Amino acid sequence: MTTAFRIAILLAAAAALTPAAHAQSYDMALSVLTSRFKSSDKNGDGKLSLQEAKDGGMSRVVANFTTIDTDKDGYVTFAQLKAELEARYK
Ligand SMILES: [Ca+2]
Repeated sequence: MTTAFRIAILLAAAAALTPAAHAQSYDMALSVLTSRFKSSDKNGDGKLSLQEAKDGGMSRVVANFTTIDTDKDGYVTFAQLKAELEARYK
């Protein structure tokens, strides 16, 4: 392995850890979450039942449903999902 190649790897690793890259991956995750939430919310009431999350293939939401559903009403809202996403990224 050449020195130049090693430096390139170190720079790439450092870039991946910068706040900008971090924010970008959060923004991407949020945009994916937004579109998946919309497509999974079949009855359009602005919240997901466990069944809607399952049908929508949102396996992370299904696995963590009761944790994300912080008010324990049996549904996860977009705000609850966003809060959970922020807790993971920030
Ligand atoms: Ca719904």
